[in-house]
Amino acid sequence: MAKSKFEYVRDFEADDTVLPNCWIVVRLDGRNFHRFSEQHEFKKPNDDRALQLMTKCAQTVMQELEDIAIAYGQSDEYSFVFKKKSRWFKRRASKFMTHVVSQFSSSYVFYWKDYFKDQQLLYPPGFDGRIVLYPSNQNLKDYLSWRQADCHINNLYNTVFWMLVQRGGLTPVQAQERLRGTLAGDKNEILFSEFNINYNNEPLMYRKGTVLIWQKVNEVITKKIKLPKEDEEKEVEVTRTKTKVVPLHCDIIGDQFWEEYPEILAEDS
Ligand code: DGT
Ligand code: MG
Ligand code: MG
Ligand code: MG
Ligand code: MG
Repeated sequence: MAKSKFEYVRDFEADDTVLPNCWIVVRLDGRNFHRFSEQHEFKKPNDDRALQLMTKCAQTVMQELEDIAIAYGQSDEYSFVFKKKSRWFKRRASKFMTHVVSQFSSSYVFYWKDYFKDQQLLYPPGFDGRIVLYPSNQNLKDYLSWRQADCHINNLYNTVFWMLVQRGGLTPVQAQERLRGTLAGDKNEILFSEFNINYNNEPLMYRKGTVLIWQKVNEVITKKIKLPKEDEEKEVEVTRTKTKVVPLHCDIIGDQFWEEYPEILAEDS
Protein backbone atom coordinates (compact mmCIF):
# COMPACT_ATOMS: atom_id res chain seq x y z
CA MET A 1 0.00 0.00 0.00
CA ALA A 2 1.28 3.41 -0.88
CA LYS A 3 2.39 5.54 2.03
CA SER A 4 0.78 8.90 2.56
CA LYS A 5 2.90 12.00 2.40
CA PHE A 6 2.31 12.42 6.12
CA GLU A 7 4.05 9.19 6.97
CA TYR A 8 7.39 10.94 7.61
CA VAL A 9 6.13 12.32 10.94
CA ARG A 10 6.76 8.90 12.45
CA ASP A 11 10.48 9.58 12.20
CA PHE A 12 10.06 12.21 14.89
CA GLU A 13 9.22 9.54 17.48
CA ALA A 14 12.23 9.10 19.73
CA ASP A 15 13.54 5.61 20.37
CA ASP A 16 13.20 4.86 24.08
CA THR A 17 14.23 1.21 24.11
CA VAL A 18 15.93 0.45 27.41
CA LEU A 19 19.26 -1.36 27.74
CA PRO A 20 19.21 -5.16 27.58
CA ASN A 21 19.96 -7.34 30.64
CA CYS A 22 18.97 -4.72 33.19
CA TRP A 23 16.25 -4.86 35.80
CA ILE A 24 13.58 -2.34 34.84
CA VAL A 25 12.07 -0.56 37.82
CA VAL A 26 8.95 1.57 37.51
CA ARG A 27 8.12 3.59 40.61
CA LEU A 28 4.85 5.47 40.92
CA ASP A 29 3.87 7.95 43.59
CA GLY A 30 0.59 9.63 44.47
CA ARG A 31 0.31 13.24 43.30
CA ASN A 32 -0.11 15.63 46.20
CA PHE A 33 -1.27 12.91 48.59
CA HIS A 34 -0.57 15.29 51.43
CA ARG A 35 -3.79 17.01 50.35
CA PHE A 36 -5.52 13.82 49.13
CA SER A 37 -5.00 12.09 52.51
CA GLU A 38 -6.33 15.13 54.39
CA GLN A 39 -9.40 15.50 52.16
CA HIS A 40 -10.27 11.82 52.49
CA GLU A 41 -9.61 11.73 56.21
CA PHE A 42 -6.86 9.14 56.18
CA LYS A 43 -6.01 7.95 59.67
CA LYS A 44 -2.68 9.36 60.83
CA PRO A 45 0.04 8.25 60.48
CA ASN A 46 -1.15 5.02 58.83
CA ASP A 47 -4.52 4.28 57.28
CA ASP A 48 -5.07 0.55 56.73
CA ARG A 49 -7.71 1.20 54.05
CA ALA A 50 -5.35 3.39 52.05
CA LEU A 51 -2.40 1.01 52.35
CA GLN A 52 -4.50 -2.02 51.45
CA LEU A 53 -6.05 -0.25 48.48
CA MET A 54 -2.55 0.59 47.21
CA THR A 55 -1.62 -3.08 47.50
CA LYS A 56 -4.79 -4.21 45.74
CA CYS A 57 -3.92 -1.92 42.82
CA ALA A 58 -0.34 -3.21 42.74
CA GLN A 59 -1.59 -6.82 42.68
CA THR A 60 -3.80 -5.91 39.75
CA VAL A 61 -0.83 -4.38 37.92
CA MET A 62 1.23 -7.54 38.46
CA GLN A 63 -1.57 -9.79 37.26
CA GLU A 64 -2.55 -7.72 34.24
CA LEU A 65 0.89 -6.79 32.93
CA GLU A 66 3.73 -9.09 31.88
CA ASP A 67 7.04 -10.00 33.46
CA ILE A 68 6.89 -8.31 36.88
CA ALA A 69 9.10 -10.30 39.28
CA ILE A 70 8.51 -8.37 42.51
CA ALA A 71 6.91 -5.15 43.74
CA TYR A 72 7.44 -3.09 46.86
CA GLY A 73 5.17 -0.41 48.30
CA GLN A 74 4.87 2.00 51.21
CA SER A 75 2.98 5.24 51.83
CA ASP A 76 1.66 6.53 48.48
CA GLU A 77 4.28 4.78 46.34
CA TYR A 78 4.87 1.42 44.67
CA SER A 79 7.88 0.08 42.77
CA PHE A 80 7.51 -2.64 40.14
CA VAL A 81 10.51 -4.67 39.00
CA PHE A 82 10.38 -6.14 35.52
CA LYS A 83 12.54 -9.14 34.70
CA LYS A 84 15.96 -8.49 33.20
CA LYS A 85 15.16 -10.54 30.11
CA SER A 86 11.70 -9.11 29.53
CA ARG A 87 10.88 -8.46 25.87
CA TRP A 88 7.54 -6.87 26.69
CA PHE A 89 6.75 -4.05 24.21
CA LYS A 90 10.29 -4.40 22.86
CA ARG A 91 11.52 -2.89 26.14
CA ARG A 92 10.14 0.57 25.36
CA ALA A 93 10.39 2.70 28.49
CA SER A 94 7.25 4.71 27.81
CA LYS A 95 5.15 1.53 27.42
CA PHE A 96 6.31 0.13 30.75
CA MET A 97 5.79 3.37 32.61
CA THR A 98 2.46 4.38 31.14
CA HIS A 99 0.89 0.92 31.39
CA VAL A 100 1.91 0.61 35.04
CA VAL A 101 0.67 4.04 36.01
CA SER A 102 -2.62 3.93 34.11
CA GLN A 103 -3.49 0.38 35.25
CA PHE A 104 -2.72 1.41 38.83
CA SER A 105 -4.69 4.66 38.65
CA SER A 106 -7.82 3.12 37.17
CA SER A 107 -7.63 0.33 39.75
CA TYR A 108 -7.38 2.91 42.53
CA VAL A 109 -10.67 4.44 41.47
CA PHE A 110 -12.28 1.09 40.59
CA TYR A 111 -11.53 -0.55 43.95
CA TRP A 112 -11.87 2.59 46.10
CA LYS A 113 -15.33 1.72 47.46
CA ASP A 114 -14.24 -1.79 48.49
CA TYR A 115 -11.83 -0.26 50.97
CA PHE A 116 -13.31 3.13 51.85
CA LYS A 117 -16.98 2.08 52.02
CA ASP A 118 -18.97 5.22 52.91
CA GLN A 119 -16.05 7.59 52.41
CA GLN A 120 -16.73 9.10 48.99
CA LEU A 121 -13.96 9.61 46.50
CA LEU A 122 -14.01 13.42 46.21
CA TYR A 123 -11.84 13.96 43.14
CA PRO A 124 -9.78 11.87 40.70
CA PRO A 125 -6.36 11.01 42.13
CA GLY A 126 -3.24 11.02 39.97
CA PHE A 127 0.12 9.24 40.11
CA ASP A 128 3.48 10.10 38.65
CA GLY A 129 5.86 7.50 37.28
CA ARG A 130 9.56 7.13 36.65
CA ILE A 131 11.73 4.38 35.25
CA VAL A 132 15.18 3.36 36.43
CA LEU A 133 17.46 0.57 35.17
CA TYR A 134 19.65 -1.49 37.46
CA PRO A 135 22.37 -3.58 35.84
CA SER A 136 23.24 -5.86 38.77
CA ASN A 137 21.32 -7.87 41.33
CA GLN A 138 23.14 -5.96 44.07
CA ASN A 139 22.01 -2.63 42.59
CA LEU A 140 18.43 -3.88 42.54
CA LYS A 141 18.60 -5.16 46.13
CA ASP A 142 20.11 -1.85 47.21
CA TYR A 143 17.31 0.02 45.44
CA LEU A 144 14.64 -1.98 47.28
CA SER A 145 16.58 -1.62 50.55
CA TRP A 146 16.63 2.14 50.02
CA ARG A 147 12.84 2.24 49.70
CA GLN A 148 12.37 0.02 52.77
CA ALA A 149 14.82 2.11 54.81
CA ASP A 150 12.83 5.18 53.74
CA CYS A 151 9.66 3.48 54.97
CA HIS A 152 11.29 2.78 58.34
CA ILE A 153 12.69 6.29 58.83
CA ASN A 154 9.43 8.00 57.89
CA ASN A 155 7.25 5.64 59.87
CA LEU A 156 9.29 5.95 63.04
CA TYR A 157 9.23 9.74 62.74
CA ASN A 158 5.50 9.86 61.95
CA THR A 159 4.61 7.43 64.74
CA VAL A 160 6.33 9.57 67.40
CA PHE A 161 5.18 12.83 65.84
CA TRP A 162 1.49 11.86 65.90
CA MET A 163 1.80 10.37 69.40
CA LEU A 164 3.17 13.69 70.65
CA VAL A 165 0.29 15.51 68.96
CA GLN A 166 -2.61 13.12 69.53
CA ARG A 167 -1.74 11.84 73.00
CA GLY A 168 0.92 14.25 74.23
CA GLY A 169 -1.14 17.37 73.49
CA LEU A 170 1.64 19.13 71.58
CA THR A 171 0.89 21.29 68.57
CA PRO A 172 2.43 20.07 65.28
CA VAL A 173 5.02 22.85 65.51
CA GLN A 174 5.93 21.87 69.08
CA ALA A 175 6.19 18.19 68.10
CA GLN A 176 8.46 19.11 65.22
CA GLU A 177 10.65 21.14 67.60
CA ARG A 178 10.77 18.28 70.06
CA LEU A 179 11.99 15.85 67.38
CA ARG A 180 14.54 18.15 65.79
CA GLY A 181 17.96 16.48 65.85
CA THR A 182 16.76 13.29 67.54
CA LEU A 183 18.19 9.94 66.47
CA ALA A 184 16.28 6.67 66.06
CA GLY A 185 17.18 5.63 69.63
CA ASP A 186 15.79 8.88 71.04
CA LYS A 187 12.52 8.39 69.17
CA ASN A 188 12.18 4.80 70.41
CA GLU A 189 12.82 6.09 73.92
CA ILE A 190 10.12 8.80 73.70
CA LEU A 191 7.61 6.20 72.50
CA PHE A 192 8.54 3.80 75.26
CA SER A 193 8.92 6.10 78.25
CA GLU A 194 6.14 8.57 77.47
CA PHE A 195 3.58 6.43 75.67
CA ASN A 196 4.45 2.89 76.76
CA ILE A 197 4.86 1.84 73.13
CA ASN A 198 7.50 -0.60 71.96
CA TYR A 199 8.07 0.45 68.36
CA ASN A 200 9.02 -3.11 67.43
CA ASN A 201 5.49 -4.20 68.26
CA GLU A 202 3.91 -1.77 65.80
CA PRO A 203 2.31 -3.57 62.81
CA LEU A 204 4.80 -4.96 60.29
CA MET A 205 2.87 -3.44 57.39
CA TYR A 206 3.62 0.03 58.79
CA ARG A 207 7.25 -0.67 59.66
CA LYS A 208 8.29 -2.76 56.64
CA GLY A 209 5.87 -1.80 53.88
CA THR A 210 4.51 -4.45 51.50
CA VAL A 211 6.41 -6.85 49.25
CA LEU A 212 4.49 -8.59 46.47
CA ILE A 213 5.85 -11.83 45.05
CA TRP A 214 4.55 -14.72 42.96
CA GLN A 215 3.88 -17.89 44.91
CA LYS A 216 2.48 -21.25 44.01
CA VAL A 217 -0.58 -21.96 46.07
CA ASN A 218 -2.75 -25.05 46.13
CA GLU A 219 -6.42 -24.40 45.53
CA VAL A 220 -9.11 -26.91 46.29
CA ILE A 221 -12.12 -26.55 44.02
CA THR A 222 -15.19 -28.70 43.57
CA LYS A 223 -15.82 -29.88 40.06
CA LYS A 224 -18.85 -31.61 38.60
CA ILE A 225 -17.90 -34.67 36.58
CA LYS A 226 -19.95 -37.26 34.78
CA LEU A 227 -18.70 -40.78 35.15
CA PRO A 228 -18.94 -42.97 32.03
CA LYS A 229 -21.27 -45.64 33.37
CA GLU A 230 -23.34 -43.49 35.67
CA ASP A 231 -26.21 -41.17 34.83
CA GLU A 232 -25.77 -38.56 37.50
CA GLU A 233 -23.11 -35.92 37.76
CA LYS A 234 -20.83 -36.25 40.72
CA GLU A 235 -19.09 -33.49 42.66
CA VAL A 236 -15.43 -34.14 43.32
CA GLU A 237 -12.75 -32.07 44.99
CA VAL A 238 -9.69 -31.37 42.90
CA THR A 239 -6.51 -29.64 43.98
CA ARG A 240 -4.75 -27.48 41.47
CA THR A 241 -1.66 -25.37 41.73
CA LYS A 242 -1.98 -21.72 40.82
CA THR A 243 0.56 -18.93 40.81
CA LYS A 244 -0.71 -16.00 42.80
CA VAL A 245 0.52 -12.59 43.87
CA VAL A 246 1.08 -12.76 47.61
CA PRO A 247 1.71 -9.79 49.95
CA LEU A 248 4.43 -10.06 52.60
CA HIS A 249 5.46 -7.56 55.25
CA CYS A 250 9.00 -8.68 55.84
CA ASP A 251 12.54 -7.39 55.84
CA ILE A 252 14.12 -7.29 52.37
CA ILE A 253 17.31 -5.50 53.39
CA GLY A 254 19.02 -8.56 54.90
CA ASP A 255 20.02 -11.71 52.98
CA GLN A 256 17.40 -14.00 54.48
CA PHE A 257 14.55 -12.93 52.18
CA TRP A 258 16.66 -13.41 49.03
CA GLU A 259 17.88 -16.80 50.22
CA GLU A 260 14.31 -17.88 50.91
CA TYR A 261 13.08 -16.79 47.46
CA PRO A 262 16.06 -17.34 45.11
CA GLU A 263 13.77 -17.58 42.06
CA ILE A 264 13.10 -13.81 42.14
CA LEU A 265 16.66 -12.99 41.07
CA ALA A 266 17.25 -16.19 39.09
CA GLU A 267 19.42 -15.80 35.96
CA ASP A 268 16.61 -16.61 33.52
CA SER A 269 14.53 -13.78 34.95
P1 DGT B 1 4.05 14.67 45.53
O1 DGT B 1 4.33 13.19 45.66
O2 DGT B 1 5.30 15.44 45.37
O3 DGT B 1 3.03 14.98 44.51
O4 DGT B 1 3.41 15.16 46.93
P2 DGT B 1 2.85 14.29 48.14
O5 DGT B 1 2.03 15.19 48.98
O6 DGT B 1 2.16 13.05 47.62
O7 DGT B 1 4.18 13.90 48.94
P3 DGT B 1 4.88 12.51 49.25
O8 DGT B 1 4.61 11.51 48.20
O9 DGT B 1 6.30 12.80 49.53
O10 DGT B 1 4.22 12.07 50.62
C1 DGT B 1 3.13 11.23 50.75
C2 DGT B 1 1.98 11.93 51.45
O11 DGT B 1 0.89 11.00 51.56
C3 DGT B 1 2.30 12.39 52.84
O12 DGT B 1 1.82 13.71 53.02
C4 DGT B 1 1.53 11.47 53.75
C5 DGT B 1 0.43 10.96 52.87
N1 DGT B 1 0.08 9.56 53.23
C6 DGT B 1 0.48 8.43 52.62
N2 DGT B 1 -0.01 7.35 53.28
C7 DGT B 1 -0.75 7.83 54.31
C8 DGT B 1 -1.52 7.23 55.35
O13 DGT B 1 -1.65 6.00 55.47
N3 DGT B 1 -2.12 8.07 56.25
C9 DGT B 1 -2.00 9.43 56.14
N4 DGT B 1 -2.63 10.19 57.06
N5 DGT B 1 -1.31 10.03 55.18
C10 DGT B 1 -0.68 9.25 54.28
MG1 MG C 1 7.26 13.74 46.37
MG1 MG D 1 3.20 11.58 46.62
MG1 MG E 1 5.39 9.45 48.35
MG1 MG F 1 -3.06 1.01 20.45
